[in-house]
Amino acid sequence: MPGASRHLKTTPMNDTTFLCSDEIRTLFSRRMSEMYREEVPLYGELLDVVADVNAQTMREPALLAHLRKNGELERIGVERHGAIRLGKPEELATIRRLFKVMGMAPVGYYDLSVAGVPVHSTAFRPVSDASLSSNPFRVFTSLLRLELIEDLALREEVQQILARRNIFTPRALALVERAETAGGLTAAEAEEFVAQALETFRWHSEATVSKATYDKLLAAHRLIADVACFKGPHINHLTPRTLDIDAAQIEMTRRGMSAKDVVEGPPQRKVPILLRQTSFRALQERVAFAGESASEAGTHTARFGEIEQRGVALTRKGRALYDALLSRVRDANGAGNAGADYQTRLHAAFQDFPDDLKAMREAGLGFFRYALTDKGRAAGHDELGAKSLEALVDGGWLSAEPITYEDFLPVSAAGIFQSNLGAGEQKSYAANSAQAVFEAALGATVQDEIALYEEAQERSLKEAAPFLAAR
Ligand code: OOG
Ligand code: NI
Repeated sequence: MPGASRHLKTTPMNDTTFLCSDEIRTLFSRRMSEMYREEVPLYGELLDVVADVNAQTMREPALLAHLRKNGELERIGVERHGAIRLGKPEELATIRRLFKVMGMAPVGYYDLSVAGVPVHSTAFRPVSDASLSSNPFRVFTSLLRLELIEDLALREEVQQILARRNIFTPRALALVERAETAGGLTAAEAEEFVAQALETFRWHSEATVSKATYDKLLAAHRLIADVACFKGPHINHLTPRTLDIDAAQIEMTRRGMSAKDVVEGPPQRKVPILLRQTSFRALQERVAFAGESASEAGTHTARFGEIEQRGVALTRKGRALYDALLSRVRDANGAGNAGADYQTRLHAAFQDFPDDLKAMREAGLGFFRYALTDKGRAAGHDELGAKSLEALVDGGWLSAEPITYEDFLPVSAAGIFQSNLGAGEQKSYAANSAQAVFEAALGATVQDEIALYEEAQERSLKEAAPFLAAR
């Protein structure tokens, strides 16, 4: 493989050559994609649509230049996120160690109980600029909140069912330990690790419980049945990134796929912000229940397709404005995102969010990566030192590229959960964010996603224009 040596790191201590964690992540995401394609053929079709639309969209020279400059051109074709739902705190702690081997760390805390889904979540993803641009593979990871199940007997039963399972293969656990103690994995170990890790995310068509138990949990909450009745946390979707979600949606309809009617997130704009997503109804999959004959096999719906478009990462101020505008639309007459006029109302409310990069930058709504231009490099520090950041950008000495949002949105995530849990699944739980409880289970704190964008912006400024920081 040409250039492969770039990805190997050597530890002088024992002269072992380890595969870089970015490479392990890329291998894992490729294998996961191959597995999901086999399990869910619709996913393969989605990839085709997205590839077509992206090729078309990249004909736009400005977009192409931005992607190239931002180091996103190479990653776009392989960019995916997946989602899993865990049942026990120990599972979350171990999954953190497993993802760490692939250079993924927990970022962000999402409380979905507000939306009637008894889970809280984080996203495991790479954090450094270099790792993101090499492969930004992320996994939205949720943990079931048993304490939100009011029926104590049921809670106890779910706990017992979950206590009996072990979602990791012994070899996967041994290789995680090996990576931790040795400081990495060799190429051969990494291959084996990826194959073993995949076992955790694979679809298992045999339930661990009887049909009667499954039905009981399903009635309590469809999500509880999905988490508790199976051998492991099957990957429930794998989402490619499209550069134009509206075009992709049209193309899907043309091909006869049925997307859900609402695109979650901000409205269509000239400058895309945060994240827009749309998903496809879950498949009905055959399940064999414990102790029952094949003729009594039932079905389970959990896995679906999704596509997303990513835009500019917003500052705390920008995010507050986004949240306020979104709830203005959703809370109006308690309409939520229902109604044929939702997109129109959304669009109207977002008139209050500037739709142009310069205005967003000057109002402090978005994050940008700054770099000296040729003109900037040619100029002396004396010439530049006296100018403001705005003047430097306006005069063409500094370029400002918007930073891409790498995370998720709780309201959108809740919408995705709900549309795939089946009709009528609307329970309500008192809003109770429990980040400390989540972090105790995780065995680590989650990183604040907005702080990461702040740091990326600061780093770029320090490098491009150190004289600005000195003032
Ligand atoms: C996760 C739903 C959240 C997203 O893209 O916001 C999500 C799930 O259904 O398990 O994947
Ligand atoms: Ni998703």
